[in-house]
Amino acid sequence: MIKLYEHPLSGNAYKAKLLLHQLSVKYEGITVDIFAGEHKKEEFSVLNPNCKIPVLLDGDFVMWESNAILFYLAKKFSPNPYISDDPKIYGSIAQWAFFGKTTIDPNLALARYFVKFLPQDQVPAGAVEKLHVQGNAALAILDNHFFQTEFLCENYSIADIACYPYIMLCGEGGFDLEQYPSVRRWCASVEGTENFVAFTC
Ligand SMILES: N[C@@H](CCC(=O)N[C@@H](CS)C(=O)NCC(=O)O)C(=O)O
Repeated sequence: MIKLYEHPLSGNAYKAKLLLHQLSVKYEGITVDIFAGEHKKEEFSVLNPNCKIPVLLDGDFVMWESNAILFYLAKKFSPNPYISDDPKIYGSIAQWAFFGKTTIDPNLALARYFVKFLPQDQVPAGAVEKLHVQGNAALAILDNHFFQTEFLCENYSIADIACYPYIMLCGEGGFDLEQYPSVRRWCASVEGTENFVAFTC
């Protein structure tokens, strides 16, 4: 059985969990207590030398990096509606998944970490404000995109799963989604997809 090393507060682990649910794949979830430093122990670094969750174990095959895990699962359990063999649709899915990893998560997820988890005297001066400027620029791009289309690509896909968690959680990092009505409408569309499972913590 597939194993997913995760934590209930991790948006990156939630991506894998959401896709596994939507694919109706049974898996074993293993909580790694990142707040107690379990991910830095040797037994975990053997799985992921970068010492981060999520990690997916499929037999003796190990995968880390949340968006790569989405591509792996979508390919392994194809055909399914969440990925496409069409080169243009596949390319667009990859484009938005990379945009998520390079432009959404580094700003929205890091702002959440600084605001919600890190002791405030350890947050570098001006860091949250800078993340808000960069993150709001990303949200404006998405709001414009969702004004024209329901999902990131032609249909709901792993691109939406890759981008959804830290957008849905961005209020915890001090962002205000009220400014982005099309992004909020997209969140509702994602939450209305088949077998959707909510982020709970
Ligand atoms: N690029 C990685 C980022 C993973 C990541 O930052 N995971 C966080 C939890 S959401 C973590 O393990 N943090 C512990 C740490 O960095 O010490 C991915 O997408 O999987």
